[in-house]
Amino acid sequence: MDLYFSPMACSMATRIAAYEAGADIRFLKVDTKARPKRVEDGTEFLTVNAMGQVPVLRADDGELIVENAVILQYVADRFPAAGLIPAEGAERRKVQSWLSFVSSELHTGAFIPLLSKTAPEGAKAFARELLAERLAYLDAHLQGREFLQGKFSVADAYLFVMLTWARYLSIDFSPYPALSAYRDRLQTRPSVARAFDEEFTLFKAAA
Ligand SMILES: N[C@@H](CCC(=O)N[C@@H](CS)C(=O)NCC(=O)O)C(=O)O
Repeated sequence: MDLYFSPMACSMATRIAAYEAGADIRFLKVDTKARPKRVEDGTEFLTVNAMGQVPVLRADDGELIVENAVILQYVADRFPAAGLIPAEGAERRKVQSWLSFVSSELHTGAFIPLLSKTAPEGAKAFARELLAERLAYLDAHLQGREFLQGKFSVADAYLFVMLTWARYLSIDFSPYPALSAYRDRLQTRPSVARAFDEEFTLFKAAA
């Protein structure tokens, strides 16, 4: 498998899942700020994903898979022994709901405008309000729970990346003690710590 990624981007969730699973995976860094966008091997990235976004996962049979929520489920299903998503039924749907929540309510709905260099201040203010509501919702859910749903899943990997972005944006976590403790716990998980350290090093080098 090949993962097209950018350091500290949402693609880090798949790196975490791959480390959890012990997957044999190659990482291809994409410069999404370059014009045209380039993969480190020189490939023009738009030929890999016409949307120009990471992550993209190339499966061993050559299939190109896009969208975090789908890639994460693919990795989880490809390595069932890692237990990164329940195989079927209501428990699987709960993890799928969390993947969808993280993708739409946090990633696209709140963080894209907050991280954008071109979004107007009104859009950012609105996104900050939405984010506060959603972090409060997560905080309430995580009270008395170690993970989003039972055991560590690909949804936790994806949520962790959003929480690193919240830290980068200096979002005050004091109103969210359960979420804050969850973030600290995940940070010490070996797969997460390894992925974070590797990507943060690459991120700093590029800055
Ligand atoms: N809906 C997509 C969003 C992916 C996305 O937002 N990727 C960002 C990095 S976190 C990206 O590649 N941005 C570069 C760009 O849009 O030019 C998914 O879930 O995979």
